[in-house]
Amino acid sequence: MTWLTSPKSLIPAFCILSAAGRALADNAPGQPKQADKLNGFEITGSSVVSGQQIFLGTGDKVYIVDKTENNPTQINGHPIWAAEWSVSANQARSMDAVTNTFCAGGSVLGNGTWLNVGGNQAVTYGGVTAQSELGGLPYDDSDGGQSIRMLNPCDGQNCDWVLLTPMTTRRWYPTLETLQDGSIIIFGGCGYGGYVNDAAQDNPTYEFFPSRGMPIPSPILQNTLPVNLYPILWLLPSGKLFVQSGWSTILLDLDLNQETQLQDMPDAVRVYPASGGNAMLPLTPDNKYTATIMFCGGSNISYAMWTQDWDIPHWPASASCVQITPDQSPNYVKLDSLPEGRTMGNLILLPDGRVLCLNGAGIGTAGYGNTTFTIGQSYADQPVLAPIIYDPNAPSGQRWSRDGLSPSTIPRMYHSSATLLPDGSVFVTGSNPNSDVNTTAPYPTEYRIERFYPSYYNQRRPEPQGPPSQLSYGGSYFNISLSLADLFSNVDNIQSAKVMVMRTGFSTHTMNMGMRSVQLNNTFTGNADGSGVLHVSPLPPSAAIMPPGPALLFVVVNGVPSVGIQVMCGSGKIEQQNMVTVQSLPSSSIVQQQNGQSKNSGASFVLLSARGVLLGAMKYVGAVASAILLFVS
Ligand SMILES: *[C@@H]1O[C@H](CO)[C@@H](O)[C@H](O)[C@H]1NC(C)=O
Ligand SMILES: *[C@@H]1O[C@H](CO)[C@@H](O)[C@H](O)[C@H]1NC(C)=O
Ligand SMILES: *[C@@H]1O[C@H](CO)[C@@H](O)[C@H](O)[C@H]1NC(C)=O
Ligand SMILES: *[C@@H]1O[C@H](CO)[C@@H](O)[C@H](O)[C@H]1NC(C)=O
Ligand SMILES: *[C@@H]1O[C@H](CO)[C@@H](O)[C@H](O)[C@H]1NC(C)=O
Ligand SMILES: *[C@@H]1O[C@H](CO)[C@@H](O)[C@H](O)[C@H]1NC(C)=O
Ligand SMILES: [Cu+2]
Repeated sequence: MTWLTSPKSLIPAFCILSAAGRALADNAPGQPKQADKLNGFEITGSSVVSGQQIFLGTGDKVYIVDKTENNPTQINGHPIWAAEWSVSANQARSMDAVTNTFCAGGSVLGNGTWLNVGGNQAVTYGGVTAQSELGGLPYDDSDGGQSIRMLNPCDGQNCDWVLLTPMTTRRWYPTLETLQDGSIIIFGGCGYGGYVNDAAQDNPTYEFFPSRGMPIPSPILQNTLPVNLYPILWLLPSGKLFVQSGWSTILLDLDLNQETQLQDMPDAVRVYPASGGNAMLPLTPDNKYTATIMFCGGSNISYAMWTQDWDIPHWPASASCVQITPDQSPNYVKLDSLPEGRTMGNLILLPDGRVLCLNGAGIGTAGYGNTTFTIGQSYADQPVLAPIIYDPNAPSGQRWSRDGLSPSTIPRMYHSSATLLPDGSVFVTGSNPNSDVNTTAPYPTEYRIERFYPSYYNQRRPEPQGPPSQLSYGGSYFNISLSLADLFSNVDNIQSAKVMVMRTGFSTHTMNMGMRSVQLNNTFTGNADGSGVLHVSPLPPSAAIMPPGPALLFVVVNGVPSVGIQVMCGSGKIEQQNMVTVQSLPSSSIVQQQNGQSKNSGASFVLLSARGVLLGAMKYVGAVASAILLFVS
């Protein structure tokens, strides 16, 4: 499997060409450069199919899945609706997804294979249902309602979607989440689509891949019609599944199929088509790996109102942001609001712990239709072009910042998407509130790819040496070496270094299914020559904190992330994962040269005490270093 190629051989591939295709031979590996568009967007190419669904599949490849429609590129005599994008080469390759992938869900299995699940009937021009569900021109798609499609991402040019045995039931708009054994839960959906769901075609059940038999009924889905499509799912560190649908929130115990009611969602509907952004904030040693899930934007629309004939595109979007820590409290907590209302604003976790919000619109909702009040066919208007960044560690009232950020020039409306890339930039594409390809509509079928370059992008990146390619659950610690330059010429910076393991997830409909960030525990040794070593614990011994499967490992120093390297969490197999006792970490220390004297000339050495004491002291003592330095010479 290509994911497990050694990190060293992969790093240079990210950096051969810049986003604009300029040669970057002058850059050392792991040192991406993009001087022009820092804190802003650069248009880097054409996606060939519109990016309704995207995910990062290898260090270099983004896989793009569209609905069946009249894309100009053809394969096997019909238009394509799937493609592979090479970030380093800025080049697309056509793929053949066979069945209609319209509004499917996706996630990655514990063995690194990706699934794309569900979809719609076969269609012809204008998105109109085709006469035959078995294909036929012009589009030659067949019914995707029960499809399970599988892809093994590849560094070469030779992988494509493969159809597996269909699911038991039809699912249009299902949500997927990877579980502790690397299997996937497939949740909800409907039979034949539409703006919202209805009782006649509802599928208020869940099932698994690999199959565990017939679908299991889900009360929360039954109780939240008509806005129960693409329910928001997160596997929690407790092993329970967080489910948010309509205005309701529950914890689901999968072993007992038992729901526990949590507080109703305040302020706004967050699920499709209100489409608020949502993300699980980083799980860290400081928060004891406790999950907090944040929600931003959406629309305040009652259950009764969705199915009435009303002027959807002019309904104001919500600016409300809330969070919940469901393993600890059933209640939502209000967060700083967005500066403006936003529907379809994606929340993307950055390796430095911040959350980027981009894409979406100020009024209306997701979806499209042929009605008198639409903008073209769009149910949303007033695109919000300006990104904004949330810092969960900033004081309340100051968490959102737009300082220095430039807006995009491209409206990203319904069916847009975004994902983090290994170099720390964010890949943004899609937008297509149209029933078929339409390049002249007010919000056209969008093929342009952009990348957003966060503030750290042009800084010298740490080039950590020694991270393993596989992370166990518990067990022995490992060392990561950082040079003096990696520590920005000050060994003390090792105190704030963090090791982040991130899954970028499957992006569609304002969700990044499976997106997750886990900080590994570490201590450190600062050396007399100014270099240092991080002593790093593997994953915490619970697969519910970071389920098995591929991820990126970043070392972040002073808020500047290294280029992420590919790692496999767990065994690389779909199976019960082995949990091992965590080996204790060596104490933290920094050996410093004094007054420029060399280590060998009898200089004083300074040792810092264990990290726990240090961090505890830092909270209370301003002049921490001098307060706890221990002079030994
Ligand atoms: C991962 O597991 C699935 C389900 O058993 C299987 O179909 C797929 O081939 C496996 N992938 C790899 C890379 O082994
Ligand atoms: C909606 O309108 C478009 C453009 O006029 C047309 O091609 C399409 O068939 C219509 N779709 C439906 C589902 O009626
Ligand atoms: C949401 O709308 C209802 C009326 O349908 C209103 O009573 C409520 O105050 C609104 N909530 C917010 C946060 O605007
Ligand atoms: C992190 O490691 C330190 C030092 O070994 C230890 O005291 C602490 O309990 C660990 N934290 C977690 C959350 O495991
Ligand atoms: C594209 O959208 C425009 C504006 O809604 C509409 O007039 C036109 O008919 C559409 N073109 C196609 C090919 O559907
Ligand atoms: C980690 O590095 C320290 C020195 O900083 C060394 O003593 C230890 O043996 C190393 N451990 C491993 C597992 O490599
Ligand atoms: Cu959709």
